[in-house]
Amino acid sequence: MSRYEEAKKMYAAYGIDTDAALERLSKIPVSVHCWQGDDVIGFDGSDSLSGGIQTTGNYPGRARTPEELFEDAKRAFALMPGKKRINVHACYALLGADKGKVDRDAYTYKYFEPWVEWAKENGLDGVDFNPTFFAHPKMKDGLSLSSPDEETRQFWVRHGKASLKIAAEIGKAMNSPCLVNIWIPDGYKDIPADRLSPRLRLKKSLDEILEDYDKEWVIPAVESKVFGIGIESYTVGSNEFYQNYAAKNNICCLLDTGHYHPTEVVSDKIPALLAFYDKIALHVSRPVRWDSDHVLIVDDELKELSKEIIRNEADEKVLIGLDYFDASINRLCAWVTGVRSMQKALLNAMLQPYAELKQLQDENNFSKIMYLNEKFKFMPIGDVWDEYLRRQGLSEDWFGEVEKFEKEVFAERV
Ligand code: RNT
Ligand code: ZN
Repeated sequence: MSRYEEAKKMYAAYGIDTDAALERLSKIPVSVHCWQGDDVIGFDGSDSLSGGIQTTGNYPGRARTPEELFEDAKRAFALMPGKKRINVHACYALLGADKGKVDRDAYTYKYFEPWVEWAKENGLDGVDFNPTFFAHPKMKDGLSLSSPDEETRQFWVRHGKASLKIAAEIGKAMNSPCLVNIWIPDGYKDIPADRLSPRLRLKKSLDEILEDYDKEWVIPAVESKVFGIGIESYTVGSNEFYQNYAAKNNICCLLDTGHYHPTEVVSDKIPALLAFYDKIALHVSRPVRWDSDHVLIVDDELKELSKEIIRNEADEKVLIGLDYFDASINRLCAWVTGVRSMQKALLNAMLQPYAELKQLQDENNFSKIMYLNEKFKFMPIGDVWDEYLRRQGLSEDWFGEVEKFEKEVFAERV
């Protein structure tokens, strides 16, 4: 009997169907961020990152051109199992001859068409989009949509509107609704003298941006944050602000796992929001002491977060996107490890005896819950994962590809 057959039997003894789990896992899309490949620099003119976020490290091989990023992403995606989408930021516009002539408030779909083509060529399930409200000269005093300078605020409102239009085209072209996530770095380093006015300005800007958009092909979301580097004292787009905005305006909340206090966990927020929202979006990241955006690994919180999606059957309600950027290791390795970790955690979540655990909770039998949870940690999930990869024509031995690519391609990029 194969290892998988043995494992299948062991799980079946608890009423868990591993074949059904593999089928279910292969259908959950993961939106993979394009920005791991080039340290969040983009193509539209910026040569450094700003806005309270930072990549650290200078491992060789950063993609410096669209061609390089497309090539790297292609190699990375080929090593990722399951259903994937690509998540693109507006700063990844392919401006061609218009570079330097057209600003972010005038971007149109044509600058992103190559991404759609790339997604189709690579068999992806969809493309998601983000307006880029950072790393740009029109950020005034670090502010965008909440700026007291009306010209600045309006520029960024126009960028938001342009992004929703682009997203509608992307959604249609991919025949899959496009998630448009709004994150702004706006905030203050030191204690503000007025906390309300910036939030009212942000509210007004969002109202203006969302005044009109394609409801069929666009899913707008707002992403909150607790603080950023150099923006330690006050963030305009805080959790309470956006959660209320989203609820009142019937749009989506996006929870980034790195955007809360270090002891606060997104796994617990998912069921809280599922009680009210039809859809929730995620930026799954690995915060190490702060919003450090480390590569996802299968840690306890990733497992808990995945359980909240799976045991609540929220596969279609929770839109999973990844958001991490590590410049200190091989970027291909970073991409592939993170995506695989997400899927491993989802698989782990599918291989738990929920019916029994739920009943035990209602009977207040936390002794047996502890016993079962600990037992299941050492069940042969690795054999089920290997079978998943086998069915997708992949394996766990993928690091050779990374080494090969590093030798052949990254080494040339000096
Ligand atoms: C920043 C946010 C935001 C960005 C990306 C690039 O703290 O997490 O989502 O990381 O949009
Ligand atoms: Zn994020």
